Amino acid sequence: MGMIERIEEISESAQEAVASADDLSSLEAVRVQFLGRKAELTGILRGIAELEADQRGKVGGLANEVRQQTEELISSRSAELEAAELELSLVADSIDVTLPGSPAAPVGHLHPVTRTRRMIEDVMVGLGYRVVEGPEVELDYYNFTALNHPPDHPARMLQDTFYIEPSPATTGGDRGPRDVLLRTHTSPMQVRAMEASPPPLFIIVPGKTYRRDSDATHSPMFHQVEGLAVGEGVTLADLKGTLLAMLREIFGPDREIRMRPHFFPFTEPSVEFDVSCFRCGGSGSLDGGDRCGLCKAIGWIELGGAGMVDPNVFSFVSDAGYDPDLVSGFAFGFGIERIAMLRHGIGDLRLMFDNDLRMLEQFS
Ligand code: 2NM
Repeated sequence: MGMIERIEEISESAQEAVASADDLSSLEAVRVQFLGRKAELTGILRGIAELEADQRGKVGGLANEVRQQTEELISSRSAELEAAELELSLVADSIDVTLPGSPAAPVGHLHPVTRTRRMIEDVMVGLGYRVVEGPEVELDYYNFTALNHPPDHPARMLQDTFYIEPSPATTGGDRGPRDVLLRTHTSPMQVRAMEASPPPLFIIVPGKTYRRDSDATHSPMFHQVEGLAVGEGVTLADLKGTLLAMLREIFGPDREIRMRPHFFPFTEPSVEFDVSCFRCGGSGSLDGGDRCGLCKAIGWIELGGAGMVDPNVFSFVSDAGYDPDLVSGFAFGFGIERIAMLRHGIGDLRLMFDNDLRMLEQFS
């Protein structure tokens, strides 16, 4: 067989080998076999100089052409295989970002006050109330004046309220030393909410409140939820039904409530409300005959205050559409810590704020 035929044979088998290489490493083996140092074609090219003069041009030309052709075939096959391998690994490693994440191992949990607040919010949202929040640093106007507290009301005294030195930079210099304070209840936001939206209004305001008081049952910072319902024909019976529905969700379906007369500056009439004891069922004694320690054998547990919004309060928001001749409303308020302590049998309010894990970890 002549050199030309042999080179043509090599060319054909190289083409077949390249086409049948189905991954990058077998293609590399093909490259070594046909183009490597020890390959037959390489040997032919190296020996061109020794050929007869009339053979040199033809053989050399063809051998070079086959070598170049084979290189090109290999490099385009290589690109093909690389693309296919990339495609495969993209499919194999693909991530469906729409799947739910695998949740991290739980570390910690919500504070009992947060859990209790959210439970109250859920119940009240279910009754059609909106949850609104407001500033903790308040104006005397919203905390006391618009809530019908006379200028000499005892709650305004320095012993009971934290006053803030007003900064001219934030108040424009037009606030005196007793005009800015830490809110003593969340009611100021109820006034702000009335200013912002006409009746009917159904809101609750949860949040931090501050009073200068500190012992086993009082903390200088504590949490409150206050509710406000204003509309045509809202009555004290609606207040009682609302409190009953709310407290049955929190303390159980068999609970009863009672209201006792009281006084608040912003409501008339005003009441305090109690829930029947969920430990003894209201009887004051436990199954074995022992005296109930939770309600101190009274059968009722004091929870908070409430009443019908005083017409004087509406007069501060009459521009927003609150006319006491057309609408009436009830309001109520209670402490979140107290509800959490009752539900979990926690005896000392200070435990809520000590951040002692031995205590907090019992309420996950
Ligand atoms: C309470 C008890 C009684 C109350 C009143 C108002 C408002 F803004 F309508 F006047 N908000 N909250 C209220 C009434 C709060 O907490 C013990």
